[in-house]
Amino acid sequence: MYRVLTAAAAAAAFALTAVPPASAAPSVALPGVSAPVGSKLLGDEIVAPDGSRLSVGPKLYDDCTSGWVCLYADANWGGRMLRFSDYYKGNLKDWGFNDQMSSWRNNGGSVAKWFMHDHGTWGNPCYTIAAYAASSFVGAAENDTASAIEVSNWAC
Ligand SMILES: [Ca+2]
Repeated sequence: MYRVLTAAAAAAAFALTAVPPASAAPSVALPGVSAPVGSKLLGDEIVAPDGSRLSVGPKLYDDCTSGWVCLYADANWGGRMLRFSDYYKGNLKDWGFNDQMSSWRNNGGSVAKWFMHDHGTWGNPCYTIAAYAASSFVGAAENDTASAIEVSNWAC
């Protein structure tokens, strides 16, 4: 019994020294990628503690599965995809996604909205993301201007 406990303790000590705790790293250690504190790499996505997630590589329209509000870096639902579910209100720069969104898809029942060049005032131009709707391109004047998003079931 004593030997088993000793081996387990040794394994735990090794794990702690080999993998730093999440609180020690403010962002995920991937080149050019920012993420909220405590985010972890899960498959091909970076997942924040609140469940929102950013893909590492490009995604497609169908990758925005039921229940998610998805923002895409490229038009026609391409490029990296940042997705949220349930209630969320935050700045896209927390994800390194400021001024990147070109298209979006809402595959859930909650209305969302995004804000142009807005980093926390929630007073700049607002655009509604209707439930179960999609936009292949936000428009020339709006392209790469989204700075914040709120998923709260309230339109602009
Ligand atoms: Ca873009």
